[in-house]
Amino acid sequence: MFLVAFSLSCYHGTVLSPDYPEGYGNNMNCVWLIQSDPGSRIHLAFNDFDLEAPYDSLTVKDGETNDAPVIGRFSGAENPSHLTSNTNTLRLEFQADHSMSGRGFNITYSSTYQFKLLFLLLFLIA
Ligand SMILES: [Ca+2]
Repeated sequence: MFLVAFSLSCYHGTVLSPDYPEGYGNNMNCVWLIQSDPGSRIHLAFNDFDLEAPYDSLTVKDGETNDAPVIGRFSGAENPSHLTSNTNTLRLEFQADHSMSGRGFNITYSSTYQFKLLFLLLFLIA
């Protein structure tokens, strides 16, 4: 019962590359910051992914700043597998070079409470 109440997604949304799916422009450098409540983590699901390999890429970092740890760097037309952050902030950096484009990407993000918080709560109830 309590498990259900505290494993609900509290935030979700979509990140699209510019002009998706018509193809993004050249010389792009975009950053998205996805932040959820403190103590929660963020889950990314890649619905569609097509970037010109190896010149255009999407880098996913676990944190807010430019020097946060990289947890994934993706290019090409293969859909990356799901990702989950270790912190409550994900930084997505998209870079495109001076020519050629793919469809771009369509990513769904969602956030759930950490298990650590869940266990603590169950302990308190017990
Ligand atoms: Ca390109």
